[in-house]
Amino acid sequence: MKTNGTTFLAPEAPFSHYETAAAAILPFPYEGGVSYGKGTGEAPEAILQASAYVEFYDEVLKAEPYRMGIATLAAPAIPAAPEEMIQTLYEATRAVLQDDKFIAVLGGDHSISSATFRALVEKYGQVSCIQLDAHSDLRREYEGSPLSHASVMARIREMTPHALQLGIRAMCIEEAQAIAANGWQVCTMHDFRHGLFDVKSAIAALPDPVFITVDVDAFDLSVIATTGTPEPGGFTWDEALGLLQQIFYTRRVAGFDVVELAYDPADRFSAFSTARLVYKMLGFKLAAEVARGRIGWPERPCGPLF
Ligand SMILES: [Mn+2]
Repeated sequence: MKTNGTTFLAPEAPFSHYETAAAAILPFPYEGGVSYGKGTGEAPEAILQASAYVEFYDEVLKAEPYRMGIATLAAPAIPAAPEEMIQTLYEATRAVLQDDKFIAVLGGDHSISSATFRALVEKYGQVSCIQLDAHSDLRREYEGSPLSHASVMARIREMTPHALQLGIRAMCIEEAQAIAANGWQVCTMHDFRHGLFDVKSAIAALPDPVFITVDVDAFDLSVIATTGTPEPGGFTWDEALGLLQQIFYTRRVAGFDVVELAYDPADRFSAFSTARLVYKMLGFKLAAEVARGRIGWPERPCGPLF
């Protein structure tokens, strides 16, 4: 497996060694599916570079999760045609899953997520999906493309009846009608803030394993500002981490992706927040397995987590 020159967190070599790592980060800098702002193609490298300034120690978990081993893979060569791009990411994900690594994909725009999801479905038979996003992404197609980032949850819902969408605050009327007609689980930010949606029960009702897709525009602009299609009124840092912690501790998470960061050299903060988010999520995964008694806090790379 070809590893990346810039490693996530920039740890000492044994902690980013692929063979012994528990988790693998797969950068996938594709931005062919965007509609508005550009720059997601440079995001994975910006996240990796920012991650060198993230503390190894997690003050909430009271541990150094990086010790599980986090390998950073080289980004695959990405074809321009959306169907071929999807196939490339599907195959790259499948290779990582075959090696029993916990996978975290760094996008890239949101159109990539159905590829990762398809590889997980192939491995586990049935997979649930939890999306944190400002947008419902349920358009059957957008600007003529069924593989647009605005259609990714429509593609994922074709592969599973079990999906939960959180933080949503932008959709078109056709999406709203489809949500109502199908009884899809979609928690708008309004309903979240006003306690009108039982998020805890919705998470508890999802069969394992679970894939989490985080579009960084789910966050409030004070947390992550540089994203292609920003919407006001997103999750605070603590709200999102609270939700994610709950998901990781109550469900078996098989992998995740973080998408739609747009690189802007004038904004170091958003890339750093995203790097911190990725490390928090990997830490939650490890901590959940420790809490289940499957493993102790590792001193050195510990192999499969899942
Ligand atoms: Mn979005």
